[in-house]
Amino acid sequence: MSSDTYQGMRQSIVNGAPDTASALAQQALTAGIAPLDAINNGYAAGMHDVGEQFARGEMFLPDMMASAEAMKAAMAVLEPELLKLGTERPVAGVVVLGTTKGDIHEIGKTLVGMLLTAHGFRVHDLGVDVAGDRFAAKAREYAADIVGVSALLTTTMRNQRGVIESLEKAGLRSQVKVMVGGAPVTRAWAAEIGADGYAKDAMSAVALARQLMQQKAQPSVKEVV
Ligand code: HCB
Repeated sequence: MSSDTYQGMRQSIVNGAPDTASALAQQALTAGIAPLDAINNGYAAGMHDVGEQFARGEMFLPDMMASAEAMKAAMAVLEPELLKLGTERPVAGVVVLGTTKGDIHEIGKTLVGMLLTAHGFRVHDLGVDVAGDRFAAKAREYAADIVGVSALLTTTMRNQRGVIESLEKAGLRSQVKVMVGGAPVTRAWAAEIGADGYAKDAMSAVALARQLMQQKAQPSVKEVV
């Protein structure tokens, strides 16, 4: 696929154009492009541009919302292809996933869920604005191996610590690994709050989840934070 097409995908997000975003995603699939390449080289790059423009005051909330709609339109086309892989594998682990309380950013979390599913994990996506106690209750209900907590705001990052505290309070912390992510989250933050790992993007989240499953099977394997 030519770099013009990736550029077109990127621009469809910046322009907040769902029809173009979804048409280009369809074209990419027809041309045999891996869905993850389209996401990484096209759409997610567009989201990055949107964030930069918003920070510089060149874009406003309604623009950012339109961009999110365009991203969701592209993901809706790419998702079935991404998920196909997952159905052909044994369950790699059970993951409870959500965006933390006070935070409604869902795209990155959803992408992490899609890639984990594509790689054989059984994912229970709790959605956005999820309180710590709900993470803990669902981790118990689904016998989760891993809880994945997303936060996109510096103000909601601290609620990731709250999720860990809720798991402790529920007596689940020793059975459940916690991985955190989101644009403002860092490895240092993950270590500070006592998470088991940090992933910078969806593919790294898959690698991390696999490592965490190994750690669960062999507790002597060293920490990955
Ligand atoms: Co929003 N927003 N936003 N926003 N938003 C950000 C996050 C800013 C960085 C933009 C900026 O200022 N540059 C900023 C946060 C600043 C800060 O706190 N440091 C910001 C702000 C300020 C706000 C509001 C406060 C704006 C306002 O109201 N004045 C408001 C808050 C609402 C709330 O949550 N309470 C707000 C609202 C919105 C929407 C609703 C318009 C929209 C979200 C729509 C939706 O999700 N349905 C939105 C969007 C789209 C963004 C940006 C532009 C893109 C986010 C995104 O989807 N990225 C974002 C700018 C940015 O992040 N650069 C901006 C694409 C995905 C693929 O990346 O980082 O989310 P990701 O996820 C990655 C990665 O982090 C990792 O893997 C994912 C996939 O690769 N990962 C995990 C994520 N979670 C993980 C969990 C794991 O366990 C492991 C890995």
